[in-house]
Amino acid sequence: MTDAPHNAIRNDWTREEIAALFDLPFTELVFRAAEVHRANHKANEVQLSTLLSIKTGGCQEDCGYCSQSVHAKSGVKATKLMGVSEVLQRAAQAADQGSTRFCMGAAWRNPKDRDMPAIIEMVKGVRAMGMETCMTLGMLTAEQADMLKEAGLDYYNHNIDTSPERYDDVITTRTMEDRLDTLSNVRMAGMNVCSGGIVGMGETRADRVGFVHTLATLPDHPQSVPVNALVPVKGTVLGDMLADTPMAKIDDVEFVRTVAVARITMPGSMVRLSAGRESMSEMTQAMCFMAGANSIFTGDKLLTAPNAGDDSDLAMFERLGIKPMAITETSADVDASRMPKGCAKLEAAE
Ligand code: SAM
Ligand code: DTB
Ligand code: SF4
Repeated sequence: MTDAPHNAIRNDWTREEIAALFDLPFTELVFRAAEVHRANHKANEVQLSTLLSIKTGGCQEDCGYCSQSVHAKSGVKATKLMGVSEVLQRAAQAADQGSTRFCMGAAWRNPKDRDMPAIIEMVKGVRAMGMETCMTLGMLTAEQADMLKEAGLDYYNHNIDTSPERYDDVITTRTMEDRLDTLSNVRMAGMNVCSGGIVGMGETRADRVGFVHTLATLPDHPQSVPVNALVPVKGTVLGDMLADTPMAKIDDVEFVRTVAVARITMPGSMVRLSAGRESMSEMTQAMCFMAGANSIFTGDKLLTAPNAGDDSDLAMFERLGIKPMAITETSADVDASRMPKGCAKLEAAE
C-alpha cells in the first residue's frame, strides 16, 4: 500500500491496491480517508447542490435502475424540455435556499442539436446568478461539449455507473466505451468532469473496486465524483430485484467504505454523497462526511425520487457543526467570496 503524501495525485492505482484499501479495518480506512480529506479540503464544509429535472421520463435507454426509462413500469410521466424562464426561476429559488451549485438533468440518450440553443440559455442564466453549473444530458459529441464549454458550463455529469464487468447486466443500450468517449469529449473541451455511479445494485465488493479503479485511472481524475446509493424504484429491474432480495441491499458500513476509498484514491476531487440519503441515518451521513464526502443534493426532490428537504439538511449541518461551502475552487470565473444564503441563516442561528 502507498505511503504517498496525502495530496499526491496518482492515476496508476492498481485493483490490488484499491481492494486492499476496502479490506482495511473500518476505522483505519476512515481515519486515512479523513487525513487525505483534511490535507486537500476544508474538512467542515459541505457544498449544497440542487438538482432540477429539465426533461423528465420517456427515455429510450434501458438503465436498469432508472424510473425514467420507457422500459420501466414506474409510472413516471414524460414531459417536454422545460422552458428557460421556468428553469431560471427554479435556480433563483435554489440560490435563495443556500445552494451554490445547480445541476440540470434531462432524460435523454443524448441532446439533439435543436435543443442546444435553449440549453445554452439555461447555462448562461444560471451562471449569471453566481452559481456553479452542472448538466447531465446523456452522451455528448465533441462539438456539443465545445458549445457547452463556450456557454460557461462548469461541470458535465456522465456516470460510468458501475464496474466494467457488471456494466452489461445494468445497461444494454449504450456501452461503457460510449460513456468513456463522452467523458473524453468533456475533458478535451476543457470542462470539469463529474462522473461516478451507483452502489447497492446487488454488485460485489470486486465490482466496487473495479468501479473506483476505472475512475481513479482516467487520464485526469473526475473533478467531481457522485456516489449514489441505489434508490429502489418499483417497476425498474433493479428496484424490483432489491424488493425480492433484500439481502442485496448495501449496508451502511460498505457504503461509507466506498466513499472513503474514492476520497483516498482521488484526493483533489469533490466526492458527492448523492442519491439515497433518504434511507440513511444522520450518523451514516456524518460518517460519509468524515470519510471525505463534501457535497450533498438538498431540496425535497432529486430528479424523480424524494430527497431530504432543505430545512432538515441545515438542521443536520447545525448539529454536526458543518458549514455550507461557498462556491468551489474548481469553477474558476465565479466570485469565490459569494456567501450562500444558507451560511447567513446558520450564522444568524449561532
Ligand atoms: N439521462 C442522462 C444519463 O443517464 O446520462 C442523465 C440523467 S441520469 C438520471 C443521471 C444518473 O443518475 C445516472 O447515471 C445514475 O447514476 C443516477 N441515477 C438514476 N437513477 C437512480 C436511482 N434510482 N438511484 C440512484 N442513482 C440513480
Ligand atoms: C448523479 O450521480 N446523481 C444525480 C445526478 N447525478 C444527476 C441523480 C440521482 C437520481 C436519483 C433518482 C431520481 O431522482 O430519479
Ligand atoms: Fe435515460 Fe439517463 Fe435514466 Fe438511463 S439514467 S434511462 S439515460 S434518464
